[in-house]
Amino acid sequence: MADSVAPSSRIDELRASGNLPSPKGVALEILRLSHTENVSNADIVRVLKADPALAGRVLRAANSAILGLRRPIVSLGDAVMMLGLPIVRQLVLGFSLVTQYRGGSCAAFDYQRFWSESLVCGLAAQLVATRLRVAAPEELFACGLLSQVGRLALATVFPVEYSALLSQHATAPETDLRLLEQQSFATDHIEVTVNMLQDWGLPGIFLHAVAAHEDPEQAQLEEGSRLFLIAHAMHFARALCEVSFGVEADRVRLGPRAVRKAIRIGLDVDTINQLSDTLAQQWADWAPLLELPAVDILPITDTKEAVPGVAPELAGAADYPLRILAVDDDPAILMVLRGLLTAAGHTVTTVGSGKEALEAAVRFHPQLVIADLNMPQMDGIELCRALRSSQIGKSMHMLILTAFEDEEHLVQAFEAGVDDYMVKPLRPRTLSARLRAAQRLLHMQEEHERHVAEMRSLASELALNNRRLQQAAMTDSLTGLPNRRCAIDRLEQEWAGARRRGSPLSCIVIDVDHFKTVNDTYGHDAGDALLRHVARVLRSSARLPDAVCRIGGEEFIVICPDTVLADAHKLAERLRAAVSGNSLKFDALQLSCTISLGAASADAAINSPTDLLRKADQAVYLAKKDGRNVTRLARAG
Ligand code: GH3
Ligand code: MG
Ligand code: MG
Repeated sequence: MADSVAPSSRIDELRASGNLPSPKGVALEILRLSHTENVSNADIVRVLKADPALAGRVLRAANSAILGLRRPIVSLGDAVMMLGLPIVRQLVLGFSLVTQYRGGSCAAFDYQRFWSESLVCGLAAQLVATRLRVAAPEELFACGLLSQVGRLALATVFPVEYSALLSQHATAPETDLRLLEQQSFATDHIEVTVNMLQDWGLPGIFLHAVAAHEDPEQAQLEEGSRLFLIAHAMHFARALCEVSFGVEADRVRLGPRAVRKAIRIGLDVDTINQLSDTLAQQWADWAPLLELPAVDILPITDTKEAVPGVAPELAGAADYPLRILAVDDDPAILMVLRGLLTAAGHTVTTVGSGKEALEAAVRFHPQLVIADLNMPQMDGIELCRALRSSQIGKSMHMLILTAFEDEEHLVQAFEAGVDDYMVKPLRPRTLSARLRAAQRLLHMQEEHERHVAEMRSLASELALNNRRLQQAAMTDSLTGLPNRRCAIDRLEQEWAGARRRGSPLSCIVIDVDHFKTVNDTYGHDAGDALLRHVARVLRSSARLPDAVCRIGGEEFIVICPDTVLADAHKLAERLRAAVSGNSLKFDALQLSCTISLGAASADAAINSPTDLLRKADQAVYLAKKDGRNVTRLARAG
């Protein structure tokens, strides 16, 4: 296979140039030794000891993957025995190249950065191998370390041309580097890498994995096969590498992407987090060992707290950030959703079941619910029905995630009230498009609701103002009692009611005695205060159903429903006694007054409310005539 990835003549030309990176010294000797027959571990150890730095690195590699499972390996002999000759050879090769090619004449090629990234790839691939058990961890370490060695080769063989090409690529990073390389050199860094690894005797499966690792989906490897897992593990290692060295804005975008890649090879979220933490620690150990700059690399977990609005995949989402509830029984999907949505500036709550979703809906009041269709106990459709039957759930936008594409499921989902659906696997661009549609709708809905609420508030303000105006029109401003207009209305209502029920109705007209004298003696303010005082005394002395109103300057009326004349008389006397018996303290003065009262009852001779009022008025006149401070009853007939 490796022969087919590059025209051998082209690679032969590169080989013939004699400039391809190759190990020297002790490493070269070990490579040579490993091809001779009957070579013993002791021979290898003896040669290795001649380069203590290299020996130390091999020892460290032998210890790095055991992760505390065994006692540490302290002797080089044990390390070589444990690792086996092929792996020792690969490690020696990698380490030798790192030290020999720290710098070079290709100006745009960052040699340090190249090796830092290669080391992270090696460490990450090794960590994944430990989890998946698809290869010896140290073997994947070496493989990861060398997986891009073709770039170093191109930089070494064509320093000037490759530098120009890299500068060109830097201005348009989205263009395919391999395509540019093919145009300039009739080969590319992956072809060169695979051929070099083949020359160095790496097993075929690693050559295939390296050939596919930049775009393993496109290679269409057999799902779940060892090759599939190794290629995807290396792909994930590269994604982790991008996150590790990315600037913050990139990390936010790349973090979720790396997580998706890990999920593809069956790693769960906890494992991914642990792995990424371990990677950061191992890098800190390894970087000084290979004399690489000790920059800190950050674990993937740090990208979860995303900066709003910086993920190009969901760009524009932050214009109208949503409260989103994501429901899925698969924590990996939730992690991806959380990563993508948070990065786009939305506020996200995630739960693992339909039941929790209902509780969260009440608490969190999401605008958008993204729910998995297929969940145990309460599935997405049942969740949707439950939400739609509640008041708060009616206006939520429901997006169903489904692995099914068949019509039956979709019809069922829409009948239950979902607004939209998306078929798994989750594709960020599709999710972004769906979100934009949801945002548009929710935005319009919110605008509409705000408009309706504004209208409602305007209408209620108007109604309140009208009520206030009405009240003001019916109220006497000096005393707060109902005014003359209100008194006439009320008298008419009571008149009609009494007629309907056949019940009695009386009214008492009251006029303050010699009130002019009060004004003349103490001033108008004192007169006002005394009028307010009389109003209070009348209101508090009358019964609850009686309406006490001010109908003129110093004139009042008390309308008494269900009251015969004899009882109106008693009430009038009580009112008279209360007014004359209650004086008012006004400044230094003690003001008092008396009232004259005339009471009348509706009887056969009285035909209208006006008649009734006139009769009561006439009775007041009698009271005045009889010396004031008395009650007189209207004569019957
Ligand atoms: P009588 O016993 O015959 O009823 O004598 P009177 O002085 O009460 O009767 P008259 O109708 O001559 O005078 C009523 C006075 O009430 C005249 C007016 O100045 C006074 N008055 C009417 N409205 C108000 C008011 O709102 N405030 C004050 N301070 N005085 C008022
Ligand atoms: Mg009067
Ligand atoms: Mg008067």
